[in-house]
Amino acid sequence: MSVPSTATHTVHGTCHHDCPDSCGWTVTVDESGPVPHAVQLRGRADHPYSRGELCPKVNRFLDRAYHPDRILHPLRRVGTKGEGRFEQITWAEAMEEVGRRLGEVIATAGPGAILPFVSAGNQSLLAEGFGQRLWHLVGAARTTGALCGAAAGAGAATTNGTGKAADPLDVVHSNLVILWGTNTRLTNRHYWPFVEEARARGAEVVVIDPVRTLTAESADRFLQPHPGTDVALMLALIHVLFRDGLTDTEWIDAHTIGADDLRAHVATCTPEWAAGITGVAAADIEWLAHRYATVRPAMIRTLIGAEHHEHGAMFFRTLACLPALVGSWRERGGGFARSTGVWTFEPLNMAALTRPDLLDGHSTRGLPMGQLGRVLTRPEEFGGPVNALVVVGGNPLVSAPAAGLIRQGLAREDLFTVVHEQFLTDTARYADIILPATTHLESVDVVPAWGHLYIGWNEPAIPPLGEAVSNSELHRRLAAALGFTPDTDPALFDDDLTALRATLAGPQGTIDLDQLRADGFVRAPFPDDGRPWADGGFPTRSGRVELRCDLMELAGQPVLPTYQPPTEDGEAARFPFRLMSPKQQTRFLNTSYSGLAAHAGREQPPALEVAAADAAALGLADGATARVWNDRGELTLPVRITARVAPGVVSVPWGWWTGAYGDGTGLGVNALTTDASTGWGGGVAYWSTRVAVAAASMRASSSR
Ligand SMILES: Nc1nc2c(c(=O)[nH]1)N[C@H]1C(S)=C(S)[C@@H](COP(=O)(O)OP(=O)(O)OC[C@H]3O[C@@H](n4cnc5c(=O)[nH]c(N)nc54)[C@H](O)[C@@H]3O)O[C@H]1N2
Ligand SMILES: Nc1nc2c(c(=O)[nH]1)N[C@H]1C(S)=C(S)[C@@H](COP(=O)(O)OP(=O)(O)OC[C@H]3O[C@@H](n4cnc5c(=O)[nH]c(N)nc54)[C@H](O)[C@@H]3O)O[C@H]1N2
Ligand code: SF4
Ligand SMILES: [Mo]
Repeated sequence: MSVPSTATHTVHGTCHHDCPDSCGWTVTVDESGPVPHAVQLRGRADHPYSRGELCPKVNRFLDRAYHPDRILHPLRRVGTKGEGRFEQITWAEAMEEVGRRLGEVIATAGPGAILPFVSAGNQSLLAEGFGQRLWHLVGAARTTGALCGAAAGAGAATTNGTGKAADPLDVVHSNLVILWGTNTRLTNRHYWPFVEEARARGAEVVVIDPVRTLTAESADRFLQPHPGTDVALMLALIHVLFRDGLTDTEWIDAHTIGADDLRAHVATCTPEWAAGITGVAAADIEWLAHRYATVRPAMIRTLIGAEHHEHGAMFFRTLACLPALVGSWRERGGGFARSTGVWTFEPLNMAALTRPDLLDGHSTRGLPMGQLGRVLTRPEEFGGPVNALVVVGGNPLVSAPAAGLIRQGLAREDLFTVVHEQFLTDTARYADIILPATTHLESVDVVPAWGHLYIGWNEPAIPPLGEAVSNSELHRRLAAALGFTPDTDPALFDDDLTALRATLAGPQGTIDLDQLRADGFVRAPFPDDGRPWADGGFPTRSGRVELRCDLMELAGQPVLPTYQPPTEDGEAARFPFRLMSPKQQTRFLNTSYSGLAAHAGREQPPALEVAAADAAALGLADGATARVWNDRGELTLPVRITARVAPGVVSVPWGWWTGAYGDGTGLGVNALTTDASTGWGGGVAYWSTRVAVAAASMRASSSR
């Protein structure tokens, strides 16, 4: 696409994807035609974090926005659910039908039988928050927990009283960088230059991951624990820290509780003990403990991946103990860094956006986001049925676990499903009504980044294409369809800038909307010296780091960090392999882009990654076809023999639409994954899943 030299202007925005980078972008718009047309999208050169670069996904964002497959008009299903046949209708017809059907559900089963399912498609304030006003007033059910992030935050908060942590960019001050359960170079690519900056000054980079990822390949040292065993590794580190007098006694005495209990608790957690559980050599554990205590400042960087286990919250709870034990919060470039969302939310008034006051004191029905399939198919487990599902910014048939159950639920004739989407996703194919969604080129919003501290403005570059509407406009229209009016319930009809202005008036002072709009970003408040807890002050009950947390007893959890194997390991005889299903494609962002040939066609199609020793034992050659199955489902995939996974672990990439996964169940890898939750925090234990593997020809002999 060439950029015309005349009649263009540029507009600044911020990427909306569920990605820690929240890059700044600049769009060039050609005004010479009848409608403004975006002709170029590039990284915004003066963005302090992304510094002018985007990524292989969003570099082609204009092709996505203008793609001929975009849904640009309301659609009504004419085929069977899942078949994908729809007819175009008017917005008036769509709103009449949606209003009537939701009204019937409210009249017959109550508002708690409506489930709004808002996921990660657009992580902006209006896109995620404004619609809650309507659902609060209606009294609809709400999702609890999350597919992403909830368990990590809750785990860290158990120890520190908050999910807040260090400013990730302070890694440039670190001399030891431990990338623990995060695939930086793929998932957080604009962070890598900051890691390299530390490295150029002499910092050592350690990666801890059960998969030899792109990031692991770039590390100075790589430790490869068995999936879900890191807590044992951490307990052994703690053992060595105490045993060898490497702890910071002064800081521990002043700012923690439970150190003596923890010391006694880890007395038997020797490196040899942990080696037996994790597969990491005892010598490597000794090495890491000594490096961690003596190379200062040392930053642990983690994101989300490690939460996707049955004991995923425990991972973050235990990890948060490590910096406290060596006094690492004393130093800029120390402590640990994870999602920053909670910091950046502090300058914002989220209640002004989502208006929980509209509940008027009523409590609503909470339904676990990670158990959508069960919620839709086993009403008796959840206090009654869900009769209407409103999906906004999500593709749960591909992204939520136990997909077979979800498909069964979505296929229910008595379920009324509305999907607000840009594309005909696997989930949208099950909708009764599809409503067209704008892209971020077409809507105003504010993006509260979660990988750094810069809150970004998004100025729309072009008017909405076709009849697409933003998430906020969707909810204004739904409000009208349900009979609310601006006179009786003005909050439901606030315009975008009014709602944003109210949200920007946070407890730490007001962010001036016009200034933010002019500048494009503003840094959220953070201690100037980069040391949030150098002198303690943790927001726990005790005001200290809770190495022992007595509140955990109420949750039926151990009060001290404890290693527990996942329940599904009990099935190891039938299902010998642990199944990983991580993000793996540089051209995909979750399940977005995998429906576009320009992206999917340039990635390696999904395969079952198997270690050479396992492949040999199973009689599987590279490129052979294998079945992988458990009680939840089955896939048939080509085999890729790889050194990325250790024996006992197999891996299938996630993110592809269901059609890409061979001829198995017609579902993606989440056909196999468990919907068990994460101990606490309401996350999903995707990677506590076990499977059996056999050559495809073995189908008859070893059926499930
Ligand atoms: N290209 C691309 N970038 C993305 C995304 C994408 O789909 N594509 N998705 C975005 C989203 S939604 C998110 S949440 C972030 C996630 O960002 P990350 O958390 O960095 O990514 P994940 O791949 O989910 O998990 C990170 C790593 O954790 C490892 N892991 C899994 N289990 C364990 C364990 O038990 N112990 C240890 N030590 N490691 C473990 C996985 O093997 C993986 O390599 O990425 C974002 N960025
Ligand atoms: N096996 C396995 N499963 C996983 C993961 C994994 O690593 N492995 N990762 C998990 C994680 S970390 C996450 S975050 C979830 C993500 O799960 P989802 O949130 O379901 O994933 P996305 O693909 O981001 O879905 C976003 C959809 O929103 C649409 N969209 C984009 N912008 C807008 C908008 O402005 N409005 C509306 N209405 N729609 C919009 C896109 O077209 C896309 O179809 O998946 C989880 N599932
Ligand atoms: S998807 Fe992530 S890396 Fe790509 S432009 Fe958006 S924020 Fe940046
Ligand atoms: Mo995520």
